[in-house]
Amino acid sequence: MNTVRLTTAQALVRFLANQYSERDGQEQRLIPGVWGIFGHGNVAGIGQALLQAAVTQEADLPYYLARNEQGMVHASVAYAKMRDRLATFACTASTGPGSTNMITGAALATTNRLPVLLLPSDMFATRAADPVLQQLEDTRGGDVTVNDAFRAVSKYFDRISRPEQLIPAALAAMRVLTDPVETGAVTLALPQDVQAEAYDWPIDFFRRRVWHVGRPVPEPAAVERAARLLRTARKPLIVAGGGTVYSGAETALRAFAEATGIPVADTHAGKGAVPWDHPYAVGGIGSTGSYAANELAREADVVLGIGTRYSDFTTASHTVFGNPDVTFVNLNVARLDAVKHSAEPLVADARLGIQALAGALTDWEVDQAYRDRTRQLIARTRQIEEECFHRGHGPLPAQTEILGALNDVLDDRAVVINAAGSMPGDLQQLWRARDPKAYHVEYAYSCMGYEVAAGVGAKMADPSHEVVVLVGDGSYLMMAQEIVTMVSEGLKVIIVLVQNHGFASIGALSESLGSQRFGTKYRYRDRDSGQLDGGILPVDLAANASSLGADVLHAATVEEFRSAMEKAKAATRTTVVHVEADLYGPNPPGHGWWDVPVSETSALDSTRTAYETYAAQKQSQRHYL
Ligand SMILES: Cc1ncc(C[n+]2csc(CCOP(=O)(O)OP(=O)(O)O)c2C)c(N)n1
Ligand SMILES: [Mg+2]
Repeated sequence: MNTVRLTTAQALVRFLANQYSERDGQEQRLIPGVWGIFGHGNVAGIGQALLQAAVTQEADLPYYLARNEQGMVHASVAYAKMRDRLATFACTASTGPGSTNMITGAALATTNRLPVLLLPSDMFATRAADPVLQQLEDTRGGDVTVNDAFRAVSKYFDRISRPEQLIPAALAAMRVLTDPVETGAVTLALPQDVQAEAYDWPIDFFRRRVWHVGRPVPEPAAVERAARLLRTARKPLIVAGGGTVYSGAETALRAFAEATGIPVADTHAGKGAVPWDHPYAVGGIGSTGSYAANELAREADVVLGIGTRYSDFTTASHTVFGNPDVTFVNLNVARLDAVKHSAEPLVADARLGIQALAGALTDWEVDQAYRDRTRQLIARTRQIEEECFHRGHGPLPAQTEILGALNDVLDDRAVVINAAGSMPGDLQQLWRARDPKAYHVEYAYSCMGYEVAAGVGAKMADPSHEVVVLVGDGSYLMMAQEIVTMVSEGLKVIIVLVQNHGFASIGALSESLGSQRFGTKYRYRDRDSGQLDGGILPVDLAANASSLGADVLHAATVEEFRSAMEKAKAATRTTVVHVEADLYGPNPPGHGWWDVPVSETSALDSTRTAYETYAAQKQSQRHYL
């Protein structure tokens, strides 16, 4: 057998450089590079291997330096989202805190069903000098390390305690990363001594491998059952989720909606699958859904869910589908999602599934009255949007006005990124996405701190898009440091930083739940009240962004914001547009509910009143059986 003597880390680098994904005849590098922050554990293992690869060019695996390990996972995940899960990065971290910093990113990846390869460094396999720096000694057993925490958030986990274990583990890792059903965070924990240990590797381990990403074909009998149910519908509704976009099913979905007249609502991950101004696009559905989508959902007799996991925001915590006789057809590549809500499951790739349904329903469409109803609801929704965009609110603008201006100034291919705060809700109602990549809102894990780091990955995935990170002051304060990475990599990203001195989102939620916005404002602690309700803090986030190397523009009004955005578009460097918005909204009108429990007993009037409202609203929650 032909072998080559390499360390485990050198072997892993060479292996990763030879992995490709393929779908629809298009091949691309599955792992085009490695993010890393070095410390003991990886500096001389993976670090040496990456250096050797760069110097000798034995393996093409570029290295990128992040500023926080969580940030590099977010960047990789954003890259994968832009690439429809066909490519992602590996992330190497040092032992202990460097590695556990990646756990939040791992959970985000797995929740969103987006691939990322994590390479936390682990304790010595030999345990010769235990406990080493950054080692948590576990009294339960010598083989437990902090990296076991990754098991809970990874779709595949292995610890490489001997070099040759890498062979089956690396192959399994690629299998999971490229499987649309299984994909998520994949973790290979690498003890620091094993990374540096040499082994005679069979050279076939390093051959070029192409991982074919399948399009599972729908079962004919399942198509027939689904079509039979859809034919009974008088008021059907499509809910398009992320699977629609990842499968590249936009054209098929549009054609299907036009042929059948079924209106299409979207989830955060599915927005952009149909352009916002398509005659059958009714906008976001659920807790923060649009008027049109939620009205149609209330009446719908058959719901066709496509590539959706039906999170509580999509179902408005099981209240948005109000028809007592509603039934579901779920087209999903994952059986987990296909059977949700006692649906008629159609387990298949979204694009192939839609095409099969279209073929089975060529002679069927909704009646004219329903098409008219959809049109009327869309017209009313447009009026609501325009009211939000042109409130003339003052002295500080309402966030919805800023989003209105942003809709106007950005071109169709611009990608807006967001994850947490009040913006996801506003965007779901108000964002006018035309391109399937235009709406990059991570609303499965809704992780504060995703935004800036994701901007790095999204821009790397496709520099031809203008990438616009929308970030609240809270999210910015959690993780802005990847601005430095943007600057060092020469990535031009626009960051719209909305300063409202606190949590508009959780503040409004708290108030509606009777908790009086407690702990949701960034304020001085007041001497008299003892609470955080003193004056506004002398915090200058624009100066902070500037100190990290970004260019900064200030906007105090919506008009100034428009012109700052024009300048930012023309810029070639990372540019932060700092704009202040009113912490108190006004938000877009709510058309849906979200189940957040209120204290059943309380000494506070506000909580008691909120509990009464909560108990009443809870009545409309149901199982779909
Ligand atoms: C990591 C993390 N911690 C806490 C939360 C809960 N949370 C959701 S939104 C929010 C406040 C966001 O503040 P900001 O970014 O300023 O946005 P705003 O609500 O003001 O629009 C918090 C604390 C979260 N989503 N993620
Ligand atoms: Mg805020």
